[in-house]
Amino acid sequence: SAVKSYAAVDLGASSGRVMVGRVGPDSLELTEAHRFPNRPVRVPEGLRWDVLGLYAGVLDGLKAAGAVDSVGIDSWAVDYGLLDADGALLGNPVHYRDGRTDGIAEKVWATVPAEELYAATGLQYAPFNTLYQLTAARESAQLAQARRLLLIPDLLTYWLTGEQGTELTNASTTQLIDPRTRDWAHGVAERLGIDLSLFAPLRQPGDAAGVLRPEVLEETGLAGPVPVTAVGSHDTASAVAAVPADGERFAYICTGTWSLAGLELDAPVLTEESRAANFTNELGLDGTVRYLRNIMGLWLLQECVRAWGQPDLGALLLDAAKVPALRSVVDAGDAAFLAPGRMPERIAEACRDSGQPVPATPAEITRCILDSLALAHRKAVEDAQRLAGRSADVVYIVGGGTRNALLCQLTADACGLPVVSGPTEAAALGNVLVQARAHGLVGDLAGTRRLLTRTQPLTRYEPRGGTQRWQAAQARLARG
Ligand code: ADP
Ligand code: LRH
Repeated sequence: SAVKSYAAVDLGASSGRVMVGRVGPDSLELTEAHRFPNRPVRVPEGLRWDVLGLYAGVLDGLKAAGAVDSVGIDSWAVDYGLLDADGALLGNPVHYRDGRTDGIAEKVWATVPAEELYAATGLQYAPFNTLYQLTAARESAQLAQARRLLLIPDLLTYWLTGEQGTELTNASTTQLIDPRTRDWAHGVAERLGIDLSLFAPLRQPGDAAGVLRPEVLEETGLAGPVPVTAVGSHDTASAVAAVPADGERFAYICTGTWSLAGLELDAPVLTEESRAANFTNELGLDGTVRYLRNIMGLWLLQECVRAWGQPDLGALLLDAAKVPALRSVVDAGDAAFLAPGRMPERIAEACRDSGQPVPATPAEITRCILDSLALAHRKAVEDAQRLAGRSADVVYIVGGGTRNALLCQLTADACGLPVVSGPTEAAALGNVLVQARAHGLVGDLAGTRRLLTRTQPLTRYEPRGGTQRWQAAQARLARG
């Protein structure tokens, strides 16, 4: 028939899901087949991903999805599994919030200065970039034994199909890719003693990535052949591909565990100012660059909610809406909030240290987090426009944060721009659309975006004025 179905496996840092997208010439429908928690595990050697649990969730999801025309996988960035000479996984993949990269950047910069690293890779400094993780692991027994490194979506693709590759959008988060050539940064790798032959050959979004192995068909009850298609396997690349923009003058914020805020460009910005502002140039679909800043995101709230024993989120947000705005703000871009644990206390301490009123109740702390996120969104949207010399008339919010109406409204207020929010499952939609495109069903990025604006429910938030209050809050943070 003219309508095809695609399974999108989308693994976020807080949950994994298998969604089914049904795509026709003028229709796009997404349903959830299966959702499962993604819970990091702390073992004596550090914080690890339960990758076998995730793979089991993927298999359950494919079974629940039923017959599909293809499967695509995306996940969070930077992390990887190592395989030995037999192709067997060596240990549990290390979580990007693990402390092993503390102090590693300084060692890397002693060999390749931060300025040169940015000029060559365009990647922001984040302690967890794969380049720093590999440097931290340099003396480990595991790395010595490793013959292959597969990024998380590539590892799951390998388990499903038996075929190995390194998908480009996610490879761009390793800090080992040159965003101008969209190929490996050989010089950087060589100087740092990173063996690029550990990586499987690059794959482009849309490339075929094999078919489900017979054992997978048996376990999921699916009838073969079921092709697996490489998508924008970095979840943020897939999410940006599903931003329902209808022009070019837009900014986007992908909200979930992280907030990733910036612009879509056709060339990287590799200036020294851009580096100083910690903007990243990750690779997107169709030769685009995702020029954005990482903001701690709803992680701050997730960690508080965990500390408070999982109270009802809806009720908490209603209470937070009644707390006076902008009493205290923290720097939501600060890597000091990266590690898990003691989040309510850490936020209170940051307010105290910067001489602001100390939020005490869950509602006050939640309000402080949402005001701080909106403020960081404002700063990122502004900085991106200035640094890239481009302007935006509207801000699109996609991802789990679209369910938080207060955050969307505060972001509109802070940016002084209209916010259009939706879709919530943007990464899964972007994943589905790349598969549909590989099968000739939909057109280019502009065409898929038109399909999204026609088919997806979107909500518009108008700015309510008072941007000078946000300016003042920003100034308070800068002084603190
Ligand atoms: P990730 O893909 O990084 O795991 P998601 O995009 O799934 O994250 O977003 C998860 C976040 O969405 C949660 O941390 C939570 O703050 C927010 N969220 C989820 N459901 C709701 C809800 N019903 N109301 C408000 N916020 C919600
Ligand atoms: C969001 C995300 C983000 C990365 C982070 C590690 O899920 O992929 O783009 O910076 O995880």
